Amino acid sequence: MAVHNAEVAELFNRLADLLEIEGANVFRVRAYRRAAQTIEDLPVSVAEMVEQGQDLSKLPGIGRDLAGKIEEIVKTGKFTALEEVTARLPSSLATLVAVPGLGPKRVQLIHDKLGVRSLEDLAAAARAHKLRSLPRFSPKLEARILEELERHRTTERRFRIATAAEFAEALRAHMQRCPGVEQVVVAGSYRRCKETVGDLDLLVTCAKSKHVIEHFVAFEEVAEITAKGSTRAAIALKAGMQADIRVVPAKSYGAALHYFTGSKDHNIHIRKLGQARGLKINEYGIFRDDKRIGGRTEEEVFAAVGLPYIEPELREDRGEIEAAQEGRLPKLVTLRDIRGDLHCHTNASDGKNALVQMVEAARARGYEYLAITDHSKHATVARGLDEKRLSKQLDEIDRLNDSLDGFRVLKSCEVDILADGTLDLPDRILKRLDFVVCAVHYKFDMDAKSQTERILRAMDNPYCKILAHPTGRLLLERPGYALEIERVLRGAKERGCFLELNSHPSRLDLDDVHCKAAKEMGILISIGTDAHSTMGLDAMRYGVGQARRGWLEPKDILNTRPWPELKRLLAR
Ligand code: DGT
Ligand code: CA
Ligand code: CA
Repeated sequence: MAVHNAEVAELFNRLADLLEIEGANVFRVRAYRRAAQTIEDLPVSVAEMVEQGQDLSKLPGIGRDLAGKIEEIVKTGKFTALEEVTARLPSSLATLVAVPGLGPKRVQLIHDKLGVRSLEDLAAAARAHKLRSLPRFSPKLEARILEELERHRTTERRFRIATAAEFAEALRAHMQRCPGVEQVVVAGSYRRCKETVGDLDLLVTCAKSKHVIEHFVAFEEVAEITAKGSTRAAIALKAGMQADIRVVPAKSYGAALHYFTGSKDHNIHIRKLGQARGLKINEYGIFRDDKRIGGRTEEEVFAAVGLPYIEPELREDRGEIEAAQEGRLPKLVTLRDIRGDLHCHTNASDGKNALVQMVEAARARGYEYLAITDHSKHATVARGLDEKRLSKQLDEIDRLNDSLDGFRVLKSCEVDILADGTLDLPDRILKRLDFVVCAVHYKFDMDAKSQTERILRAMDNPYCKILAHPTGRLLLERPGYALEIERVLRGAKERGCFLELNSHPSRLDLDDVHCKAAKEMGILISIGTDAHSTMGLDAMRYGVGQARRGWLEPKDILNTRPWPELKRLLAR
């Protein structure tokens, strides 16, 4: 895809903004701004000029250095200079510059004078009226910034599912303590187990709604009550997350639950099916000629349009309604189907707990096995194991296994895939492992083709059985590295390699869509938590949630199998 002039200009402007915060030479900053202007005004595409080998340095205000930078952006999609400044500055300063009304000079000022480093700091400073008296600021601008922050919070901010879970569960418990309340469900994207959640949508059944609303807004974490009526309310929590509540009578519960679980696209599709049958389906119930014919349960909603129950995780209008019509809905995996965890760390590398503690924790969770996958030596910050230390750990596991009954510790290692696609440890030690997990942990900046080939090369090694967190993304932090994911899937299939669904709430990698694609190609998925502590093992629920969104059944997953069967699958 060709890069548009506007995009190049935007990158140059961003660079100028960040350099300005850093206090860079004003002429340099100005040169980037001028170049951005030139590019934006240009009647021809710089991408095309580069492609045709034209000399960009002939353009006004664009010297050799800038021409080189434009070429880099056009050819690689990267902008090293910008990445470098971004890496030098506290990441939130870059976010601050983007707040309308602020800009680099003001960000620099509030950073230096008030120590503001994040959006939270900014909101606090604005609320305390500390901005208005600074040069370049005014009470009016201060108010505008607060407004912008509010808008930002309500429209854009998302939370990882694990963060959402903390508040969802606390709110659910809070509402359950309210007298007279019957059902309490957190619906919306949270119920669909989406990897990130925008806001929480609570649904409560109760005959008397007024005191339920009062109870809701009295939740101790409330920062602000943004709406309050007799059967609904909305609050903003101190942590920035928003929550809505609706109180409905029992006769509407199923219809309301279906409606507020969404997704919107799924709802619209179901409503259309209803219309075709002369039914009106909304959050209050199912109606024919304004006469209520159902709505007490979700099953009634589906049955009204001739469908069996569809699990919330599938409700994205990605074919689940057609599958339901044709009787081929998947029988989704549940947490109970999981027999062990295939990815965790101990304090031998960067984990917090010792081997025996991890094993005890896994047994306490009802597992039959746990694979220990500490880092290999290239991951120096994670104190990765070299051959000697790994060998010592393997001896320790052998001894531990001798003493364990009805549980097996699997010998593994999360081996770094080196830049050239070779593995970080030699085969002579890998062959002692039950299986090897491989992962990319550095050099994320390769182009898609090289990164793909690097990974395929790693999978050529017959010891490489599972590719961990295949895309390397960190949710709400950084996208995955450039990758030809379809080629990786095909490559894994051809080589008999499996892919991981990393359950860590900041990863959830593979995503739902690629889990489904893998399933359709017959590639088995390993759900691993990447736990770095005993508590980390509990992230399995998020992995399972994501697997369900990816239509996975127990048979599509490696660690739903008892050890003897798993052992056969992992055999080279
Ligand atoms: P989120 O909060 O951004 O993670 O995503 P959701 O899915 O929780 O969306 P939200 O909170 O805006 O609304 C909750 C549910 O309410 C949504 O999943 C479906 C339903 N809903 C919201 N707006 C509409 C709409 O315009 N039409 C229909 N049919 N349903 C809607
Ligand atoms: Ca929501
Ligand atoms: Ca909502």
